[in-house]
Amino acid sequence: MPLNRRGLGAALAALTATAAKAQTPDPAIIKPQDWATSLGDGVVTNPYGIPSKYESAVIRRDVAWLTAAKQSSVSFTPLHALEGTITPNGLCFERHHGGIADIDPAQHRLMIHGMVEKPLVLTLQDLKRLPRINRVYFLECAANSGMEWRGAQLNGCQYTHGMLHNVEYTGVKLSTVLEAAGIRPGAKWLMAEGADAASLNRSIPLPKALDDCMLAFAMNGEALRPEQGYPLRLVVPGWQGNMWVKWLRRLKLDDAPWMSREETSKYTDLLPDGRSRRFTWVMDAKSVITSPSPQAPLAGRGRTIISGLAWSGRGAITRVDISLDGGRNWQAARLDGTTSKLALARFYAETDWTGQELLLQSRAHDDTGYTQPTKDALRKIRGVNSIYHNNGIQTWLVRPTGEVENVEVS
Ligand SMILES: Nc1nc2c(c(=O)[nH]1)N[C@H]1C(S)=C(S)[C@@H](COP(=O)(O)O)O[C@H]1N2
Ligand SMILES: [Mo]
Repeated sequence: MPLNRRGLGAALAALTATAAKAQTPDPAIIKPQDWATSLGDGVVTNPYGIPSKYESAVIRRDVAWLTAAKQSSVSFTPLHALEGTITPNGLCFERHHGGIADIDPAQHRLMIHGMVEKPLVLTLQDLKRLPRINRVYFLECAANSGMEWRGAQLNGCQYTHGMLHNVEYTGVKLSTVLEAAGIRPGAKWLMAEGADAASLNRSIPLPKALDDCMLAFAMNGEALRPEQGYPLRLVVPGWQGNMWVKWLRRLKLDDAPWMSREETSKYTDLLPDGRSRRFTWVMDAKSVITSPSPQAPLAGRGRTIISGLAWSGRGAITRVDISLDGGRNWQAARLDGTTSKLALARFYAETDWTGQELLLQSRAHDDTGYTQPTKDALRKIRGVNSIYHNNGIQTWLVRPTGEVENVEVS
């Protein structure tokens, strides 16, 4: 079954054939509909707009057995139901260790201290007087796909890959603020701390902090959502989500890392020989087919759009391959638009599905020459005791009925 081989002409011919088959007049055309014969709701019916009621299934969801307490849990982005690359604000997955802090922006302060010439305490108004930038970046939790280390578990890309969002951030460069405070010679690390009940904190090497990190106060054009760290969050492009401190209140410079909970007992990767990898910051290249997928089965045979997302914490996506037979044969998918560094890329493959069983896979390549590995290749090196950094190739079994299941091939 070749991808992308038959052009638009064939697809349109198939559509015309379906239409011509209709014997009886279509009531959807000849019957006057309610929405066309009476006035609709007026403006400002919803002062803050919400999606159509027919889209009510497109929501963040959590997994009962992963949720001991809602305040220290995760909800997942419904990737299977989204188009394009930008995640709508209301659908961004959430990961909190101590619940959502409810912060009055007028009372919020950002303190910068430690190895600086001039310690600073900034209000949001102070930050908003500094030069601003807008950048689109993906954020992936290092634990995304973490439940799949020992085999296929969760039936849906919302659950296997949905600790992922891609947002346009507005804010100031972290370097602007650090340079204003004056970095003292010998300072090598930055500690970022949240104002939430978890006081979540992480150590970040200074070169990264000065390279592309941002202090963001807006996402997709509006103020950050409380769930995403209102009124201020750290943006650490390409690096694991845990470092993107939400409700950011403190930055401290020092000459050594802090070895906090989130970089010692958590967010380290246990290897087969009992040692642990630590400071595994970068998110390696990864991809997933979002449709078809378990929550987005195929409606029927014929023209079918296979679509998905690819990303890399090292740079830009350069190519995505698709396999229909569990990785034996690969064909290049069509990357849509120009792919930008450290942001999600959307890929497509148009094909004609004849109803045969498929083992669908996607494989991402980035501009450093890195290729997304198979899960078996990852396990060979990393063992099966890991939680974090599972960027292995995902397999979806498409049954002749169009239903889709999370499986593994070896
Ligand atoms: N202050 C604070 N920052 C935090 C967290 C937190 O619990 N508290 N969770 C971290 C984790 S583990 C992840 S994956 C991301 C999740 O960001 P999101 O909720 O916008 O998806 O935020 C990070 N920043
Ligand atoms: Mo995370």
